[in-house]
Amino acid sequence: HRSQGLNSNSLTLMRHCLNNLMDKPDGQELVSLLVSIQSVVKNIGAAVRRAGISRLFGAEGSVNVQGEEQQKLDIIANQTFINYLGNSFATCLLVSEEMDNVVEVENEKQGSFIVCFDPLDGSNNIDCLASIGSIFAIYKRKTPKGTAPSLEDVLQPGRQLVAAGYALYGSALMMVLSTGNGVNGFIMDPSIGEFVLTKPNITMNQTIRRQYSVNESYRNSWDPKIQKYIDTKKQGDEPIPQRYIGTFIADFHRTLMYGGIFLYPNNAASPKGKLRLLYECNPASFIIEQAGGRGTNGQEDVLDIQPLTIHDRTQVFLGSKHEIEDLHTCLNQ
Ligand code: P6P
Repeated sequence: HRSQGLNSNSLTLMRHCLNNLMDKPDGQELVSLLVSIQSVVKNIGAAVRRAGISRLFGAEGSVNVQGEEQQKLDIIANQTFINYLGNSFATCLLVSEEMDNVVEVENEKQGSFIVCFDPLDGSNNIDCLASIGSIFAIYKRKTPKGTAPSLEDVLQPGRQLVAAGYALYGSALMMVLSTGNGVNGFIMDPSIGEFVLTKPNITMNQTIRRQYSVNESYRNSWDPKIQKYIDTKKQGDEPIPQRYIGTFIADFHRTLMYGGIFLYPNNAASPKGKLRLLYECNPASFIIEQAGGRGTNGQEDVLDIQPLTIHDRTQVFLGSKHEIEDLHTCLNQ
């Protein structure tokens, strides 16, 4: 029996996780955490779909730790993450782009994992219906169970990540996930209310000179070597296409799917970079490395950066191996 082009044993996100994680230590707990995250995404997806109808648009008026005006959907998304993860019995500490401080899960509900997340990335694109998304990064606690979890559990380099992924609330509801064994894409099939595997084993198109993605309005305050690198994209009679949505995870996803490079260099407005290490650059770097690409801050791999605070920012370049090599050649001249 085939409905909606899918047969009755479609590989759902849940079955994919069970097949791949049950033989790992804490596999059962990680599956349970990923199922909770799936529920969070379904809820936020529903709220985003309703936004236009229920007029959830418009600024909430309050301001988050980044100094950005919070939209109502931001608040709903953050609360949904906190509520589901805090009651999953799989987490002990939570870091949210929307929260100044680390959230400690109540004692009797603590589990083995830490989740750093951006509940609704690209919120300034809500009112124009451009794609927005949620991003998450999962660490295993370092401190022993039964003791109080600490900042040491949160400020781990991205190299220690157990899993990372994101949701895109765009023309379809999509989840992309890696648990350290490749990257897989799942699309929500509304007829069964499940995320179904549609893009197994995503790997980056390694051809260089595909698209580049950067906000060129900051060009004048970039490092001259980066100005020069971007200028090479415009030379000759076949300039390289430039694409920029302004939602990090949507620009990242397009780069992952089509190849090329995404750049957010230091600039006068953000001298130490704008994008956040724990819940934007690390999960994206983990995923792109799993897909055969690379994530760097220009000097070192993003995953090797030792975080100092939970809202650290960094300059970031994410692309195919060859594109990043091309960039490094320019930066080392
Ligand atoms: P700019 C959205 O507000 C965000 O945090 C990222 O999602 C996005 O990549 C970036 O800011 C866009 O910043 O300076 O290009 O507007």
